[in-house]
Amino acid sequence: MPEEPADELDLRGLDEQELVEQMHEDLYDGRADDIAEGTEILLERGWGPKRVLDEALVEGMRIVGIDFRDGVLFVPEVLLAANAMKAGMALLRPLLAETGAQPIGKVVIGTVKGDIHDIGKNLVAMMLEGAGFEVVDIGINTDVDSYIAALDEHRPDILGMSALLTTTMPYMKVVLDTLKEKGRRDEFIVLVGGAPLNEEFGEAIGADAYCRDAAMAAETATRLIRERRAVAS
Ligand code: B1M
Repeated sequence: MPEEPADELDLRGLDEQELVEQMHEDLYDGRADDIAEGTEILLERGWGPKRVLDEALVEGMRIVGIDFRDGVLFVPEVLLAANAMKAGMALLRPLLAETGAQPIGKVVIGTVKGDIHDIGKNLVAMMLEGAGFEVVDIGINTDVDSYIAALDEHRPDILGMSALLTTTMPYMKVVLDTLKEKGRRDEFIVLVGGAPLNEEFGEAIGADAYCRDAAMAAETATRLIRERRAVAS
């Protein structure tokens, strides 16, 4: 018997493990509607939003990343996968934000110039919102003038920068050096993140912290803002 096509599968008929595996496949195939439905089903079955995010969506995207790296998938397919991931994230966003406390500070966040990856940044923004921050997301491909303009306009406590390419991560230093030249570096806590970065890089460019993932970004932002306020008071 030929296998039933995925779009005719009754997702509700699957057990949790089968559903998560199916969602990895649906993400791989860029099926946004199925990802949205799978996300809803897992939530209905009592999964927390963070678990759905980590086990169904982020893990699925990790698999996509491996095949992208190995030349099995190409940009159009990965864009569809990214789109499907966003369909799931849209449902999780309000739930992740709900778990947070009172607003404790403001963050301006953007992906650096030359880089259009935004899934990780969006996740970080969501988790920060969930931790009680007001977040101003200034998008992708952000040049230094746009960062400075956003800092002037929104006067945040924290600047967050994301980069996913080894070729774009050095641009973070351009932004930090410009802030230093203007004598404004100490006005902001600067957090950086993205898959190719590490702690040494964060230190070398003069950021306050490198954050390995979205949860760490929320934790670090909360800790550093409290420390800064404790010193100021
Ligand atoms: Co791109 N891409 N891509 N891509 N892409 C990578 C990054 C790559 C590693 C794939 C690979 O080869 N395995 C590779 C980079 C290699 C390198 O530089 N060493 C790569 C490449 C080469 C490219 C192009 C150059 C491909 C081409 O055109 N030939 C091109 C570049 C375009 C450009 O930006 N100028 C390109 C394009 C694309 C798409 C447009 C197709 C799409 C992006 C769609 C979108 O974002 N809207 C895409 C995708 C989806 C990926 C992969 C597959 C997945 C990235 C992702 O979303 N991960 C990626 C492979 C991979 O990383 N495994 C790849 C899921 C996300 C949740 O994780 O973004 O790491 P991540 O974010 C994490 C942490 O890093 C951290 O928290 C997040 C959540 O936990 N974090 C922060 C991120 N930002 C932070 C900021 C913070 C704190 C923490 O601030 C406070």
